[in-house]
Amino acid sequence: MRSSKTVCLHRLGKTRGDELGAGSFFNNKKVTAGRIVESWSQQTRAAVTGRHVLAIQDTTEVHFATKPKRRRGLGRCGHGNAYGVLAHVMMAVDADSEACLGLVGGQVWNRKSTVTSPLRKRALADRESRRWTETAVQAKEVLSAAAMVTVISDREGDIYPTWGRVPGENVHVLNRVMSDRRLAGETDATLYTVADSFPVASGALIALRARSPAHAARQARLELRFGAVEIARPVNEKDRDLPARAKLWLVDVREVDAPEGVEPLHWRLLTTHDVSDIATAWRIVDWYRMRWWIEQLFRVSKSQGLGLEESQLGTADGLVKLSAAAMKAACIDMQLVQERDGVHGLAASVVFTEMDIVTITALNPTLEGKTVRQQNPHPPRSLAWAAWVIARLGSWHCYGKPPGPITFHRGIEKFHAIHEGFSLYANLQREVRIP
Ligand SMILES: [Mn+2]
Repeated sequence: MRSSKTVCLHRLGKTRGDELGAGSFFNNKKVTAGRIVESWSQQTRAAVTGRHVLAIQDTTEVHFATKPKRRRGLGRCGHGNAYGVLAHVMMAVDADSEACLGLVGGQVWNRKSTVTSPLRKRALADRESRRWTETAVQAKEVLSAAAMVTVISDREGDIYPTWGRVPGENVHVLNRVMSDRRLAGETDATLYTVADSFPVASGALIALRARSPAHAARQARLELRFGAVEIARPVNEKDRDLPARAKLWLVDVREVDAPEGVEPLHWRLLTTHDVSDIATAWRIVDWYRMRWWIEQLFRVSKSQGLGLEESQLGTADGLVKLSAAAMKAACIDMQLVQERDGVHGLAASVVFTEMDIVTITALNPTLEGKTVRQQNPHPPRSLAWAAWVIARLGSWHCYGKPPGPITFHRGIEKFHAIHEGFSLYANLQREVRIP
């Protein structure tokens, strides 16, 4: 799928036979979503070595077209008016350079329960919210070579178990606050009232990236407040093994003088990082801002890239696996575009396997031309060097505009066809010994 950009099976397969082949791959009982998700982090483990990694997690709903008589076995999404699967994804981004280092883990599932009694719904919500803590705890192993990890989630991820279970040696948490909280000790103050009482420490003008047609890019004038807080375990928290209180830092950043008709930005960020000065507080805001990358990943997997939601695959089980594969493909797309000039100095192994790199090495001289501009300018085995080869395969001519996602897509498609043939030939040479 990585090689053919679109996940629509009609287009994925060049012939009817291929189409059935791709369908039977995702419908094969031996191919499980769990195994696909496990394979997400294959290259990430090594890529994070020695870095401060932002482990950014979020959930997206992947909607598929259904009819009353053909729900494809899909559960309800959204406000119950859509059908599809849910994908929870954690991705690794370098905190200092903002380089995308790959996927870390997550879950992709189909909501089977259609029972709507409030009690069941609540149980389901509880079950589903565990993904935030579970994904973060599992990430520790994949990210064990990182110098430091900061797990980042939006409001949805601000559940008390996260504060109790996730932080550890070199593992921090940074979450946007979901709702007001009780503070520990004898106090009437809450998280919100205490934030309001902090003095304004700093102000700034920052550029906000466009999030959607409704949220265009704009300059925002911000006020920053921060201070230490101690939150209390919620009275209704079922897990009484969780610590009764958690010492955290609260960074409050709010937009003042927002343009008419625009909802002013207001982030209340809770973190285990020590925030003892203004520079650190701004850094926290900046790290939270890098959550943009996971939103971009979801956009690339869907309408702005792979077109995942147009898939015609007939079963929910197949669509769950397809969605799991699409997340990885979208991530690779983003990584190639981001590193085409080698700004981050990443190694090719951040995306490609050793076998892939053997093929890329063999291809490189065949794609170089006579002039200086037609030579691969990047150090061998760097990701930029690999991206140069992929772009050339995608018919990029070394002049003019730098290669974009479409070119990389075409290149990757061609690369995999060549790689497959090359591997077959290598295997044949190894296996067929003529006496
Ligand atoms: Mn979210």
